[in-house]
Amino acid sequence: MRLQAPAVSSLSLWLLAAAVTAAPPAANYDESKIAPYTLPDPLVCSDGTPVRDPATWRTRRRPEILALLSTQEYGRMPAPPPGLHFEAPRVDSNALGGTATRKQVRILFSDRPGGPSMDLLLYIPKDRPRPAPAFLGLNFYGNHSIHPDPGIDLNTNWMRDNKEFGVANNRATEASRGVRANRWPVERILARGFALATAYYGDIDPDFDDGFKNGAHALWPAPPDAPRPPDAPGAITAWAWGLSRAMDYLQTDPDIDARHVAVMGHSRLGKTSLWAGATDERFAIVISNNSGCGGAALHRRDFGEQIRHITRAFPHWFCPAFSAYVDREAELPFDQHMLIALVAPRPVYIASAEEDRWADPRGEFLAAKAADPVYRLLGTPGLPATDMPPINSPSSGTIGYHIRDGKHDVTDYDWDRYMDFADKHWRAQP
Ligand code: GTR
Repeated sequence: MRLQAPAVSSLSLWLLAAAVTAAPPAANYDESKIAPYTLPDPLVCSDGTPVRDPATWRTRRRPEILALLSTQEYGRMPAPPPGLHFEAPRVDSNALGGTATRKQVRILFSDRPGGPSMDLLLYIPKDRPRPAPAFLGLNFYGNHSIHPDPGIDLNTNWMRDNKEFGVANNRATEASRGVRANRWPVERILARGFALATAYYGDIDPDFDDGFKNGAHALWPAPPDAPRPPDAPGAITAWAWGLSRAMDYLQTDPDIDARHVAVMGHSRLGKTSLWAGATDERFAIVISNNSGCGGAALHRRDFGEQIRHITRAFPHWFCPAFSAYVDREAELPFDQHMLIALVAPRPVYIASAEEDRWADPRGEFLAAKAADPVYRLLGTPGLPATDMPPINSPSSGTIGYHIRDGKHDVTDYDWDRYMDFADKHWRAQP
């Protein structure tokens, strides 16, 4: 017994040490512990040249920032695939009790049979003239999850298991229909005269680290027997690329006003909508819902999720070069206000939630505010609020911002603000 005791205790010490190593590094939630930081100036070029006019922004600084984010954070954006094509839409012009047209379109990313593809679901309101302005967003659990409408095809691709949502053995089941309807108020959107287009993000790239082989990554093979290039596209780039392919389709659909498409996303898909809006200027409005680290939140504020957490939990979301900035945020040649600024002068909306501290709501507001000088240089009102607005009190200029009460989620309150924002900008400039 006496001999066994030390062995047991060293084993438990080892287990403890292993648990400590495997535990996620701590997150800071104390404002007073955030070290002072200086943000890179979006209006000063890398060589120190100040940006004093829209032309210098457009021809020098904007491309420079786009290149920084492509090579250091998300990975470069692949070109549209040569084999891109669309199957004929399957249409029900009497959907949702006769209030909407439902279309389902398969977007094929290559000519190769069985190659990667994405299924786009559209609802178009019937009681307004067409073409209709639209919201476009990726969903987490398949198109069938956004509404109980039995006419929506059940997604058959890999999906993260979720008992509550009826996803078993990585496949959706009939029990998955409408499980995420709370985040997609389809009737509310249609009633305000907008169309809605959505696709499952896992169609574009299944959200697990498989060494970048599946989904659209199959179209961008890495050189054999070589490490992935530092700017190889991560999953966020792949999902954003998929949104652009959805836009390619929307431009061909006579029922959609492709000049008025707002791209919207939540959480990792909010990071994605910002990157899509930065890389594809066809998106007329860009909306980030609770996007946090790698989305709207400033990296330099050590509050909530940091690069050390996100690159560890989700190594496949970013490009390989990004990991070099773990605990070295001050060395980033950019911060996320510059991602937001890439949307300028198009309207951009950043939304936070009070209880979503992991996403650093204040860091999201401060990034939106730090993008304001670019918006103003380009002749727009930018973000009117000088300080973080109170809960449920949106500030709306060409940059919009709100923090609502409640948790990390998409609510009717959020959607109502996005529709107000779209109405305001699109009514002013039909
Ligand atoms: C979390 C991640 C966040 C956010 C979120 C989500 O686990 O840390 O950055 O992306 O997932 O997408 O639901």
